[in-house]
This record gives sequence, C-alpha cells and structure tokens, in this order.
Amino acid sequence: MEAQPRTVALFISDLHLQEAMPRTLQAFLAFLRGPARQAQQLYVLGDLFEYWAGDDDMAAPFNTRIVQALRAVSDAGVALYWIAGNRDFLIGPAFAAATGAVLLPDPYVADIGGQSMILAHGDAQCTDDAGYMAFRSEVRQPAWQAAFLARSLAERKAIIASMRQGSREAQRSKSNQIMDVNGAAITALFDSTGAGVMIHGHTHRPALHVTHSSDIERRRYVLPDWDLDSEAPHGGWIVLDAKGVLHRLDHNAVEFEVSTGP
Ligand SMILES: [Mn+2]
Repeated sequence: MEAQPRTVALFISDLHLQEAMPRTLQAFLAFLRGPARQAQQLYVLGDLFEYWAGDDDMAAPFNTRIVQALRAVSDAGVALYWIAGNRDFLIGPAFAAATGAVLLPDPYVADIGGQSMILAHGDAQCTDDAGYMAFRSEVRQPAWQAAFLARSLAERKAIIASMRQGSREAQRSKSNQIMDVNGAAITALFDSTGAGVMIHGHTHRPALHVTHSSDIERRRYVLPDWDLDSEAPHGGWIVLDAKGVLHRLDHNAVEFEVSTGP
C-alpha cells in the first residue's frame, strides 16, 4: 500500500484566543491534536491571541494550556513558524523557546515545497488607515516595547484593555475600505519579491484574489478568522499539499471556496 503523502504546510491566523471564547479554544486545540500533526510545517500568521501582555503572562493557566498544546505539536516533529499580529506582537523569545516556534519577520518570503510565498499578518499593508500605521510604527520600536514591558503585568493589562476599547470605537468610525489592505501596497510586495503567492490574515475577509502582472498570475489568499462562539461559527485554514496545491478548509476540515476576485 502506498503511504499517504504528508501535508507540506498549514497556515492559520486570527484565532483571537481569549477566555471569553471557550469553543474557539476547543476547536483550536482539536486542530492541534488532529490536522496539525499531519503536516511537516505549521505557520501561525498572527493574532493567535486576542492580546499578549508579555511573555511573563505565560504563567496564566489559559496561556499555559495553549503554549503546552503548541509544544506538543513541535515535539511531534512539526516545524512551527510564527509571524506576529497586531494583537500579539509582544510575543518574544521566551514564548518561542517554550513552544519551539521560530519567530519570523513580517513580511517573510518562504520557499515551501519549491514555491516562493509571501507570508504576512496583513496589517502592514492596510496603508489607507493612517492612524493605525502611525500607531503600528510606534509600538513596533524596540525602545517603546522595552519601556512597555518594564511596567508591571497588571499595569500592562490595564493599558491593553483601554487600547482594545479604543480600537473598537475607532473601527466603528472607519470605512470598510480603509480597514482592508491597499492594492498598491500588495502590488509593491509582489513586485519586490517576485513571489507568485501571498498568504495573509488580519482583515477577516477570507478570499482568493487573482491578479496578473504581464503573463504572470498572482494569487493572494486571505485567511479566515475563527469564532466558534458566535451564532455564525466560522474558522479554517489553508493547506499546501504534497503536489504543491493550496486548498482552503473550514474549521471542520471541509474544503470550501469563497469569493474569488481581483
Ligand atoms: Mn490582526
């Protein structure tokens, strides 16, 4: 009997794991026990956590559980890669050591199974949102992060809670277009890397966008967010199979096709 070819890579993002969403956590843990073990590589492309106050918060039971589940996956021989999201960009070397994850820069051009792919969270390409881009460049500076992490954990959590409230209010007044990626920023990324595929999350607008530059096809896959606690449960991931084909699966591992457009 021929051995089943192993899945080359899996891509997920935007689970926004938090205590208030227990079904989403259960679905993610089931994913780590099941499909993730069948893959050679697992890429987490940002916002796995709803927020991350610093690696010293790994001691919280909720976080410990997730860290241990990720560790079990890397101990099973799956190479685990991580790109920070706008919610969990304070993940650092202690988290990487505890989980076995390799922290990657954003964007990152990966050569996976002979294909060149741009991997990103997606927030850095939302260049129409000037307010967010200014905030992002501030909080991604090592000096800002060092000063923030020097505060007590309780103080950091209080600041994050008020930031999340502010972000919810700001989102209500921003148009849909401002909160999506900018087409020129995406084109520039394809142009500068020469990659034919991009995978990102952040926008919570799962889709496959196909464009052309000269005769070359460019495919941009947008990952879904996960929410198994809402009235419209959703989630999912992308698979790169042994033949080099990308598939989109929902949280029940059922293949799905959603809006495909330019
Ligand atoms: Mn995000």
